[in-house]
Amino acid sequence: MSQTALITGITGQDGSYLAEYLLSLDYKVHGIVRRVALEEPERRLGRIAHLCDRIVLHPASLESYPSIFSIFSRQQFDECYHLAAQSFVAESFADGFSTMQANVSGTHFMLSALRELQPQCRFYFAGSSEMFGKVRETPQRETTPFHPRSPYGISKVAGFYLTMNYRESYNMFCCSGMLFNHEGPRRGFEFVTRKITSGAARIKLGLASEVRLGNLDAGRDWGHAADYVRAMHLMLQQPAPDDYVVASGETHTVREFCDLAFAEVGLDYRKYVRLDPQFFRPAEVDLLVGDAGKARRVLGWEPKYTFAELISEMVRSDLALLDRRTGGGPGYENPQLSAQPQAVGKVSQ
Ligand code: NDP
Ligand code: GDR
Repeated sequence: MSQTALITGITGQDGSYLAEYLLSLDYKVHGIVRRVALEEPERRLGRIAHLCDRIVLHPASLESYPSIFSIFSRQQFDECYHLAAQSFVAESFADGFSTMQANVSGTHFMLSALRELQPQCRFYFAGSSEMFGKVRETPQRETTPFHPRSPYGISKVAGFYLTMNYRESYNMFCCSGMLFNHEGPRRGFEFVTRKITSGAARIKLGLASEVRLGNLDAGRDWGHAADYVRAMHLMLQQPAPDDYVVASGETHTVREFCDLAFAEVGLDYRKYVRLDPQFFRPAEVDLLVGDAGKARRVLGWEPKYTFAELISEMVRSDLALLDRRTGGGPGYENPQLSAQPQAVGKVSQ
């Protein structure tokens, strides 16, 4: 019998890849979106426009417990993937309070409503390598102590412990993924990878002359989102709930990312990348590299993309997108997006 899953943050990068993946496994897929997204579907549902006729969308907000409770009181789910969050680290320095509200209280609302109404539903929490922050050991694994360096990192540590506490206190099937950076053509434009690939594409097409960046020496462990959502699903298929690091095991600097991305369009990044103090952070996470040994061993998870393939796909996608849209502008790799507004699909009120 087919399973029913709920995805919070379904309009985001990971939510869209996960929805696609679960549909391919014959799941019935439901998603939580903000009400405003239903009012402006062509702008706010871009990443899932091609899926809208196959999923059910529920308007709700992470700020509102009643809106979340109401969904669980109307529809039964086998699995819940809690991906919605204020996910941009730099923004969490600008407004730490709303980041805490959405990421900590929002996660607590989800867990509390599930405990009340559907304690059998399996729960996934989107934890992050930002929890390791100022790292205490390298590579980072499940047992590495946390030392978050931003309000965002702190909010994810709180969410991680809330998830663990519901598992231990109420015997619920709750897992956290400790996922390292993962990217792809659907990545938001504010994150450094997409900023670089879209910048390189714009420069190549004569639409821009430079990209302004902050710390080029930061090291990250970058993978592809399509690979990482498979790990989320695998965690909820195990006999017992647990937490897993998901990472490529390689680290590269922002500078190396620039080098490969510009090389993809035949340019030398040193001629186009400018340092701009506004993009440096008050406290930086200098170097991350994960040990996904447990995920490989227990879940049988293996990534398919290499670092070079990830960058190449992102640059080529940005070039194609800009080719379709004179003057460029936000959009995602889905070719349908540049056409007419999409149908919203089934909406549960
Ligand atoms: P995105 O920023 O692309 O997506 C975030 C999603 O959360 C969007 O759907 C957004 O909706 C939704 N959201 C944000 N605030 C609220 C709110 N107040 N109420 C309802 N929905 C809200 O993030 P990713 O897809 O990249 O990441 C998914 C999750 O994984 C996040 O929790 C992130 O912190 C975590 N993570 C991501 C990693 C990565 O490298 N991508 C690595 C480790 C963890 P809307 O479209 O309306 O804004
Ligand atoms: P991160 O991703 O903070 O790791 O969080 P981001 O792409 O924003 O930054 C990565 C590194 O690049 C440096 N950097 C810049 N970053 C941005 N955004 N813009 C710039 O101009 C710039 N110049 C240099 C940053 O200082 C940083 O060191 C992502 C998010 O997806 C989180 O939600 C997730 O939890 C973690 O990855 C794992």
